[in-house]
Amino acid sequence: MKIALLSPYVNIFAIGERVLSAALKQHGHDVHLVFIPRSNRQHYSSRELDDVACHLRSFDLVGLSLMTNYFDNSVQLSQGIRQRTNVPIAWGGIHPSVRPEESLEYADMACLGEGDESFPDLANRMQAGTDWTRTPGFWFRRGDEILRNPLRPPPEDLDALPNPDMDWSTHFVWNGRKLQQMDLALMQEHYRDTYVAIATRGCPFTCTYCCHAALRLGTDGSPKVRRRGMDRLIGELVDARQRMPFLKRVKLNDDAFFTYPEADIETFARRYRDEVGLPLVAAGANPHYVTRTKLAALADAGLEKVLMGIQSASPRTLKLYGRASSPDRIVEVAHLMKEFDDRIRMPRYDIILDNPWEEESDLVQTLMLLVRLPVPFELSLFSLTLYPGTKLLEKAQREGLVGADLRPTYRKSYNVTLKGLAPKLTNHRYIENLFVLVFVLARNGVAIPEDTMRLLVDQKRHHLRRLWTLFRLRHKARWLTVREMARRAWDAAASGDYKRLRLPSTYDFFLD
Ligand code: B12
Ligand code: SF4
Repeated sequence: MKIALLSPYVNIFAIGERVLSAALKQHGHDVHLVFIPRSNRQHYSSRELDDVACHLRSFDLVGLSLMTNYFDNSVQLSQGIRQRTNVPIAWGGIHPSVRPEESLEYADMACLGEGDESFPDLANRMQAGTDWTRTPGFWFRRGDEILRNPLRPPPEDLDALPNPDMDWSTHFVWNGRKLQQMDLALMQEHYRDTYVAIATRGCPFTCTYCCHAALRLGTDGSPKVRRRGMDRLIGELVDARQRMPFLKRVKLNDDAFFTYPEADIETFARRYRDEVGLPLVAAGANPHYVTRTKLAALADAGLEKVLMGIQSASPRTLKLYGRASSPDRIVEVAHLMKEFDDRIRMPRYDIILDNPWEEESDLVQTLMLLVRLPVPFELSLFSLTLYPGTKLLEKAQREGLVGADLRPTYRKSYNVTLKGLAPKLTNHRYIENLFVLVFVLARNGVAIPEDTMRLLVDQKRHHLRRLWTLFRLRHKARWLTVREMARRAWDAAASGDYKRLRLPSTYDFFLD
């Protein structure tokens, strides 16, 4: 079978599609991976759709992977391909897994859950000419009818699965003018300098704004983490490093990396230092699982950045989010990281704003926590996005905060800094600006004392003193921002990489 896998995302990490491609190749199928890197706010031109469709015309099946924020892109791509070819289209990924019926309005088939076994099974049945519409893990559209097959449990043993397909002799990328065969230079341009990998699947928690619970498809629904063995994980990273000499770091992007026992992390760290040796970023550190032993081992191996979810410090909001983390534990872990600040520079903490159920007092509690954390640090300020398959979306629907049409939610920016794309559900502009103020100052190593923050959040008393303090802090933050811009411009000009001139959008928000 000739199978093309389309990736619409702005980056070309495409971990899901790369593992599927490798699995299909193992079964003897002829697979092309086609990247059309695009922001989810840009549309495809007819010339682009003509070129992509022309490439796909000789294929037997096209697969497309999508998260919810790429719904519009996926609809446009699928409709464009359908108008120009007769190739059946399969959707897979998070969105079709949680919204299969809606997906089948645009695709001929939808894969629910992990496709490592389902997709090769479908392709093998199609090739053998047997009834492929009975493939477990897939739903199919037949006229007005939907064929709902049973779900398939996700693979237990991740080490039995192939590594992501990094053999770019069968990969293609839209280069702005035409689809081009991937080569090392194009990999460098599009993949850029950070190799993104995941060591685990699943998550031990059940946050109500996350679709993980809905993703426990084909299981008893209980939280469970599946972990890769160190041989396979290190093997993948060594291979990536050899293939892509331009890599400058590795990012472990999974939510549960820190759930490995200390002994495993120590083994990983030792082998990573000896066999891979690139700076390391660990995303998704949960304060429950971070220990000094793990940090020490990873710092020795090159850990330079940790991304940790805080989301809120308000007990009311944490209960709403189903998160058990305590603010004191977060402060403790932040101080643990500070012990290694000669190597782990600038941790980044995730915070969720724009929550319609939060009151100003909840946000104030989070601000008061942030000023207890050692500087420097960065913040990722997210706008609460009610993705399908989450408990919070159900609650918002019950309470009439979200209508039956979910499309505006799909299009909503998950970043607080982009305004005007969806109606804001909250109006805490002053307090939100304080988060940006904390971010700009903390990133530059400037701590706001707790007393000062207490004054800033107290809107009733000390009116003049508060205004004066705010004026001075904003002034300082502006000056630091201008300095940062100048430094970036200098670095970009020196390295000839003008893309780096772009400012993080948080700064735009602060400066406007
Ligand atoms: C790695 C990761 C990223 C990486 C890389 C993403 C990528 N394109 O590869 C980065 C950092 C870029 C990223 C960014 C974002 N992510 Co992200 N990410 C993840 C994470 C942690 C792991 C994804 C992964 O690689 N899983 C392992 C692979 C093997 O699984 P998979 O991709 O799901 O693919 C399997 C199946 O879905 C299926 N499948 C997938 N595609 C296809 C296609 C076909 C044809 C078929 C048949 C089957 C199929 O088979 C695959 C193999 O089993 C998940 C959490 C999770 N548990 O999935 C969140 C997750 C996917 N991200 C999420 C979000 C919201 C985002 C962001 C939008 C926001 C944010 N704050 O992070 C951004 C924006 C991305 C963008 N480009 O616009 C949400 C998606 C929610 C939703 N409803 O869409 C998730 C589920 C996190 C969460 N807990 O809510 N992410
Ligand atoms: S938000 Fe993170 S910690 Fe919470 S359930 Fe989702 S993946 Fe797990």
